[in-house]
Amino acid sequence: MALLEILEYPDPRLRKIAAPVEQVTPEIQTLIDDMFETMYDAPGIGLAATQVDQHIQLIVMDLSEDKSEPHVFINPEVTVLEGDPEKMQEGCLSVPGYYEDVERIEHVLIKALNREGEAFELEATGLLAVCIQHEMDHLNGKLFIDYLSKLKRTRIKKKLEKQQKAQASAS
Ligand code: K1U
Ligand code: ZN
Repeated sequence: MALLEILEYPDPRLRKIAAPVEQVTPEIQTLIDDMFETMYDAPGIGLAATQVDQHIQLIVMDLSEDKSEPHVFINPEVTVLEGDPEKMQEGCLSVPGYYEDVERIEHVLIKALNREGEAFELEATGLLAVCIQHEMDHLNGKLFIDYLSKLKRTRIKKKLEKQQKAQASAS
């Protein structure tokens, strides 16, 4: 397995739209394994293929504390089950160090393919529902900071660009 580089805002590759996976090949399964390793190492609870510069509809997630509940979502589709949006704090491995409240749908139905390419459905509420919506946004080139004010987003962008420049000149 391999650790993959996680793209950081404002990298323009985070804005690419992911294409559907046509077939779950051994190469896709290797990418899934590498994404889990990268997500656990970060550490994080979710990772979209977009974040590792792979522009296909693939998400990995694990909300457990002991890596015991790995979820793979290939070509995910989300349907709203209860419309009332709820605010919850979100973070993002591509926007390191920032946590902000975002409104998301509270109860959703997810339809996707698993690691073996088999179709499944999952009802999600709470953090699972928030995380899947956050990761689906990544596949559509959207980041959680896009829901914030332009002023906040500009501040975050400037701070991250400064950090990235400092890291680049140190290495
Ligand atoms: O998509 C990502 O960048 C991953 C992101 C997922 C997410 C977290 C919270 C709300 C919505 C989506 C993260 O995993 S940020 C890191 C994080 O939340 C965390 C890290 C270690 C332990 C527990 C949580
Ligand atoms: Zn994210």
